[in-house]
Amino acid sequence: MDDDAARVALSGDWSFRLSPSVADAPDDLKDPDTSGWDTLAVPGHWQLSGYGAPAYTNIVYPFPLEPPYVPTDNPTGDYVRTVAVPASFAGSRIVLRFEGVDSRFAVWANGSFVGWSSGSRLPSEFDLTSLVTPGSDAQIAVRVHQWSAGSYVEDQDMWWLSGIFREVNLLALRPGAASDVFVHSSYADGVGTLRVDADVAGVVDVPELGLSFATGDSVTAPVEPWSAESPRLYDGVLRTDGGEVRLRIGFRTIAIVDGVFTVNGNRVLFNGVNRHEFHPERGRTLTEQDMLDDVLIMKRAGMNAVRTSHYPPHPYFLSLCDEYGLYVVDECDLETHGFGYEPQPPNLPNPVMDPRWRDDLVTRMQRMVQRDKNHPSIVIWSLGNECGMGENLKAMYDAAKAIDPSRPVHYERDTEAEFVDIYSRMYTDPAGCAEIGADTSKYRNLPFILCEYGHAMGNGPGGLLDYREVFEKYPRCQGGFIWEFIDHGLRTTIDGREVYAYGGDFGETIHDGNFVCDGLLFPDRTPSPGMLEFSKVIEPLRIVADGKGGVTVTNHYEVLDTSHLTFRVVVEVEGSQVSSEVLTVPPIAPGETVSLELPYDGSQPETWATISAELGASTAWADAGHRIAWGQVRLDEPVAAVAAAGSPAEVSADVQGISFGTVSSARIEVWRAPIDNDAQPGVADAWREEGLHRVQHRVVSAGERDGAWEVVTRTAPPALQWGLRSTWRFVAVDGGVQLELNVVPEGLFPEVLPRLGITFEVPKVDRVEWFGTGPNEAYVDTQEAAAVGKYTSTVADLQTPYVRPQENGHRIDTRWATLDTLRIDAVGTLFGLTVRDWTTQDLETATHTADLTPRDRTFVTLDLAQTGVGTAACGPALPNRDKLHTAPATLVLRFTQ
Ligand code: IPT
Repeated sequence: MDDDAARVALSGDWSFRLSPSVADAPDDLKDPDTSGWDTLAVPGHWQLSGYGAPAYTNIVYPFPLEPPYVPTDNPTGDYVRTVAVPASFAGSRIVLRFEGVDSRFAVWANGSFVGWSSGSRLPSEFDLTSLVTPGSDAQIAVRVHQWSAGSYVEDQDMWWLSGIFREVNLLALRPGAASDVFVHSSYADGVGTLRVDADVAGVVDVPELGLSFATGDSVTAPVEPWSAESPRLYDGVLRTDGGEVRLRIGFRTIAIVDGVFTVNGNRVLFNGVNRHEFHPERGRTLTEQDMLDDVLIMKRAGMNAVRTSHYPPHPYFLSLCDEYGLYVVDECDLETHGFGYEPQPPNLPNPVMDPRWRDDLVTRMQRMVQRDKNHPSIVIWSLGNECGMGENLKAMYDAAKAIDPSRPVHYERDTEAEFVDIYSRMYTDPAGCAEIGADTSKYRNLPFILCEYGHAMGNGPGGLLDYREVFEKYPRCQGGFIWEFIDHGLRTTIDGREVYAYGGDFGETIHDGNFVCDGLLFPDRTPSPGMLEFSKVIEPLRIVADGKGGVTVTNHYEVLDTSHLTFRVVVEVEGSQVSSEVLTVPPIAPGETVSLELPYDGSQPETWATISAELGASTAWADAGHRIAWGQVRLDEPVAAVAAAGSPAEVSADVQGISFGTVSSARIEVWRAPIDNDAQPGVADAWREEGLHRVQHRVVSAGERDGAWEVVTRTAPPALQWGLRSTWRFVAVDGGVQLELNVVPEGLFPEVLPRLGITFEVPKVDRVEWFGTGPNEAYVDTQEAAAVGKYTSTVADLQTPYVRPQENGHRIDTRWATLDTLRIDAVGTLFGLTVRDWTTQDLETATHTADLTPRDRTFVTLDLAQTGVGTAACGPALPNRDKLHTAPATLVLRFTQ
């Protein structure tokens, strides 16, 4: 609560001692002699300060399943410090409050045992009034165990990290001060209704609204509503005999109307993300700046919602969501994933099914709702994640409703919608979502959300546009939350190289590898291409070519019209800007579409208009000029490519491949360094069985033929009966050669190829320029954020630093590229461009980005096509549409110097 209780913050150094087990921890906390102890900063995790080591598991427990027992080797951290209790605390109730301690802890004050608590991401309070003396020093000792019965219900997909990781405060609660305040604020038709309940009677003032009223009274006033897009807050204050409580009031009404979740009567489309609390050095200890960074990143990317997976976040984060405008699904600190979904034998009950756990789980829910109930940003409570089903979950639901009937309750594993208020699934494919959308007779006609989708592990997620179409088509399909916001790579040094560590890097005996790196942000919070793609897909305005040389603009905002936006059109001829002007667009209301005419060009060469909507004025979360949405329309009429007429160009062909000019070792390429989405469901293994990772090359023939120099090659794996027969025809053109490549599959060839293209080496390249898509990598199913234009980059900057190296950096639909002085032009079919200072094999064998060291040559791959990336690491298989189906293919390229 934001009250005026006096407080002493206990952040900073505490004396610290880590014992390997409870038995090893001396029983001396009544009177500890800390002279030989170390110091440790609070808040923080001891594993990130040199004591013990982090460990990562996703689903499984890193200890035997025998609830409630935990290993005897239970690292135990003792914290001791002295606090000067202010004399002014006299007469007050003195309370020691912990915001988060992982996982179970006990407290002593001035030599007396006070109590213990668990629930790592929940607050705990201890009354010290009778144990400390205002005006004197008090000694506080805290014993924290890494493992506890609580660990069985805190099996979230994240690093196991222990300690006092959120703030500790000593509070003075004056007599007559309110300790439980509940703001009830709603909105309808321009009028806000407000009632404040408190455990101590008082008076509420909301100066901006001219309101002054007693607790328990209901008042109304004309107000502006709160929503994620327009997060209007009113400052209020509750005054009681014991002090003041500051209130931040947002007027909004949540209702499910005809199976649709609404805020203030408007259908909500959740363009959300799952957020773990994470920092690459501090783990789950975040600073206020970290939390603000997260909120700003989300707002700037156009997200409107966040699920606090899978525990209540630091309360400051929720205050930021109130202020900046994000809908929050606040999730309880509960996951028992390692038990599986099905009822277990009676001797191994999943805690959600076992009556002995009921009170603990219900209390966890109550503690969350009580802590967070006054945040207007929270629109849904969530019971937890991945526990299967059990009676205790229904008890938690009832407990939440008893405190706060105003918010719907979510729990994804209530798969038949027995008691939840929102129907939820994770990773369902777009067709499955459409089925749910089309049949409202199922699942009690509840609103449907994907609490997780678009698994953002490594290169991807692909196919997000398919989801948007379903969310827009079926009112009941109200969006979802990408899994997840940030890669949890811990910054560390392995063998002298700085890396982002993942599971296994700390010597864990059981771990889940880089499944902990599946975010839209890299660990340092820089956006991955997946973030840019998601941001483009969820744009609140849709600006699309109308097929007549103009564009249509559709407003998908929930409440905003477009009057806060400036529309700009930039015309580029082959990537060079020829004009930039502001378009006059009348305000477009939510749900409306307007058409805009553009100057029709018709000229050659390739001409594109890019229409952007930018913030006209700065907001709390972005500067004026920040781009909100954009679209492109091609203005010229493409003409057919002219075939080359020249004489045969001599090239050499040997065992290394084909060479011409500065190009050497040119070969057919079918392999890519498996991305996480290839690896998880066995796609890459199937490709390996087809021998795609180890094809060999044979020059079948070389010589002059039909006016060209023709080389025939065969590319095939050992032991298997298939191959690609390729005919490379070279014709001399001004300054170089034109290659016409025909590839024909033979024998029992694989149905799908990772890629089909040519790969070759050139002398080290400094600068790459290309006209095609950019600036970021784009694949067939991740090209929404790619704009046609002319781009320049170093080779290093073309690489995407996925924490675990994998195929990356592809620029789809390239028209031409220059690698220093070598120019490559597409003749007819466009190509995919990949340029790197290492080989595909180097990429494949590297385990961390730091393993990749530039070679003294540059390696280029020009793809006819490449299989899409998808989200199969934890999601549906790649749709057929996005696979590269093996078939005869032709690529024509011109190489000039
Ligand atoms: C799902 C979990 O809910 C989430 O915490 C995370 O582990 C994610 O998967 C994978 O990264 S559970 C999965 C088995 C569908």
